[in-house]
Parts: sequence; C-alpha cells; structure tokens
Amino acid sequence: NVIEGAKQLAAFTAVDQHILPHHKVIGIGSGSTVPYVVERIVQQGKEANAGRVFIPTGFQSKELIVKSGLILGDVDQYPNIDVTIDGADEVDANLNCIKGGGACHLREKVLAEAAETFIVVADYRKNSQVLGTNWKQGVPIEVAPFAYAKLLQNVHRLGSEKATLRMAKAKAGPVVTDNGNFVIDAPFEESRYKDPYELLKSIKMLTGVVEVGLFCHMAKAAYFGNQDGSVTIKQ
Ligand code: DER
Repeated sequence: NVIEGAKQLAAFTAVDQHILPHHKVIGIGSGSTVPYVVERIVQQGKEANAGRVFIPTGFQSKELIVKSGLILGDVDQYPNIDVTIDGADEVDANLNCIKGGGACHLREKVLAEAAETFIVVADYRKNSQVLGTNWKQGVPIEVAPFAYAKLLQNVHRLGSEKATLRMAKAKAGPVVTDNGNFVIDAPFEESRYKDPYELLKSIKMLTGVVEVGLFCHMAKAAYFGNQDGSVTIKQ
C-alpha cells in the first residue's frame, strides 16, 4: 500500500546514500520502517556485510538483525557507531524528532548519540514544519516505575494536563519497556513545540525521568517517502 511503499522508498534511499562499504558498526532502530532499512542492507550482499556488526535498539530490533542473518553486536563492545538509522514519529523543519511511539527511545537515543551519523527514515505522515502538528499522542517519556505517579502530577504541572501512563493493549497494566520502565505520553499545546530543546530540558529535569522522546540537534538528515513515489530529504 501507499504508506508501506513510502517507508520502503525512504529506507532504500537512505541506505543507498549512507551505508557505505567502509561503514562497519551500524545502529538499527525500531518500528515498522526500519525493516526496510535492514532489507536494503542485506541486498548489499554477504561480502559487504561480512565485516559488519549491527547494534540493536531493543528486542524488536535485535530480532530483526538476527532473523536477517546479520551479525549482532553490543553497544558495550562497540560504543562508537558509524551510522545509526531509525524511524521517527514526527520530524520538524530543523530535524528535531518526536520518537518513542514504540517505547524504545532510551536505547534509540543512546545509539543515535553514539553514531557519527544519525539518519531518520519515515513516510510522509511524519514530515512536519513544527512538532505536534501531526503527532497528537504527545511526548513519550520513559520513567522509573517507582516515580510514575509523582511524575504524572509534575508533567501535568509542566503544562501537559492530558499526560497519561501508557497502558498495554495485549497485557493487563502499563507498557513496560525493554529496560523495565514505564512510559508517560505527554501532549503539550502547539506553542511549546516551537522550541523542542527547551521542552526537552524542562521534562528531562523532572525527578524519575529516564529519557525523553525529543531528539534535538541529533539527526544529520531525514528521508521521507511521498505518496507520489518521490523522496523528500531534509538535512
Ligand atoms: O519509537 C520510535 O521512535 C520508532 O522509531 C517508531 O516510532 C517509528 O515508527 P514507524 O517507523 O513504525 O513509523
């Protein structure tokens, strides 16, 4: 369908541009766009991938690497990553991202920061001028379970009255991340997203916050597949 085609187009274009023969340590993100990234990397062939290690951003990402027959690496052993490619929930005009729709944003941010080059791939729905325009679920915040109730109050006080604990769909109770933490989704009114870095800092300072799904000044480029088969590149 059109959205899957757009995801594949973004992923294939980004891999062709940014996963080059001399890149040996590659960070693999989470979500439904990244499988196309791995598909394109596999297409580069066994020889090209023989000398590479692939670092996952969580359980889903690890499974994808293993199932694709690529060599799995650990960020402990490979703390310096050549390129990390990941999806996003929304990207603004300055390449700031909302991430964490998949509740994987702690490890995603570690690998995004550890990479020489961090690239975002997404379909056209994620391509905005200002964050919060299309993504209405709010800023995903990974929190220590012990702190969540107090944090919910403090996030409300910060201006997100509608902030909620993310509840699981296929399990009774809240979503639990790969790190054993909870997620609070915090929608803010539009004007707050105009300076995502300020918003990030104000949330990160709250006691009990593990990581915030705002990636500011991190992505070097973002690739968006469009409905008409074209690609939009922000850099
Ligand atoms: O959680 C994340 O940040 C993921 O990258 C994810 O939200 C991207 O989602 P998608 O590739 O399935 O649209």
